[in-house]
Amino acid sequence: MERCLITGAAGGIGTRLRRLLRGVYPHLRLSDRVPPPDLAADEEFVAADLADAAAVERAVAGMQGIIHLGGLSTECPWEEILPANIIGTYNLFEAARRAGVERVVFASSNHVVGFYPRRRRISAEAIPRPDSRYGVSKAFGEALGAFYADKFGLGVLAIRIGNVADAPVDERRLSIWVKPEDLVQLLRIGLEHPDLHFEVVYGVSANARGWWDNETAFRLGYRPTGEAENLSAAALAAQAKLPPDPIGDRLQGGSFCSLEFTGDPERIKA
Ligand code: 15L
Repeated sequence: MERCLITGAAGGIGTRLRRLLRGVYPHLRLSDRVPPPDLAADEEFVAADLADAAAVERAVAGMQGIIHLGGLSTECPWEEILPANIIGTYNLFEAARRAGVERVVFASSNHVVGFYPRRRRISAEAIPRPDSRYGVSKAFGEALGAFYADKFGLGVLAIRIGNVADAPVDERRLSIWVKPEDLVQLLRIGLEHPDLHFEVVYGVSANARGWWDNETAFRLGYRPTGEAENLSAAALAAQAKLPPDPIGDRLQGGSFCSLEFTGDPERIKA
């Protein structure tokens, strides 16, 4: 794997990853709508709005692997999710197919399964229970990944990312925190594992309070080094200052679940 593209390279995760991936792949191309403010002279940048299929094709041309971080990364109105995360992700996979790309790593999200209760341990086989339009768009991206793998032979890894940060920032994040270096391990598995067709894994470190069974990732060689519990004091202190959230506090997606909620909490079953 020599020629890789990172979409969403100017975003929060993209900025971290492009530093951690520097030197790993000889030709790392960056793409986003606008260049990262700290773009270095030796970094290649191709501007592309994901909703613009021709621009996405230009960004993808000549690449062997893609880390697709682009699009909206939180809940937004449907009118914004549609072009960025639905049409944009379709454009990305379609451009990858046409350009003969070998691997796509899709940045999915824990919000695909946000409506599972926290006391339930789920695997990557869990059917989607999205907690937001954003989560629905990520479930769509996972489905596209499976489709492009089965129909066209693209190798695809979808990573249901928890929360990428230097440290967990509240109680929920003690379960879903992922150390940036652990996420890099997963991305590299997605791009380099010799035998990958389509898999879904959780982007989470080795957290004692974790609620996901990440067996698929371990089978592919993932060996996380982060452990949120070592950083729990600050996270629990921050949690103590937050108001209670009767809906979000018992569900994996947290506040994404309580936002706009008018459902019946009793019917969200374990
Ligand atoms: C995500 O998917 C978001 O991109 C990120 O901003 C966080 O909200 C994260 O999930 C989370 O659940 O903490």
